[in-house]
Amino acid sequence: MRKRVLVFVAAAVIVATSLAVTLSSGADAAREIVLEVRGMAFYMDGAGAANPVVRARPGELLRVTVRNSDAGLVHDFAVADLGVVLRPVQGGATGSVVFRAPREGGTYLYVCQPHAQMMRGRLEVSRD
Ligand SMILES: [Cu+2]
Repeated sequence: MRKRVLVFVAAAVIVATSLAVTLSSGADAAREIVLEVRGMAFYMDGAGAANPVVRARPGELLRVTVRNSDAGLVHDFAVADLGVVLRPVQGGATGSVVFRAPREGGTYLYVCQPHAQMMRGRLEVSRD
């Protein structure tokens, strides 16, 4: 009898765990965009052009991760029009901010606030 109860409890734990995994990896999971900062500029996945255009779909949930490779310099990431601000990221550290792209398409300015004259690019929200 006791063995039967244990089997039931074990089965319930397995079902609950797989349900939690399913829910957390659902359709609303944020898409991660990694921006490496070096030499006072953003690089998508650490490569390509400086201060790249970041593209998103309307209403898309995004996680922007800033990897600061500038030793001794503090950088951040902000989109003023969307109220998006990442806390300052120390040299050698990484920080993330999660936000939802606006439902209307458009072009929004992103900057590193302390270095907004050099570190600035466009967030383009569109369906295509
Ligand atoms: Cu900066």
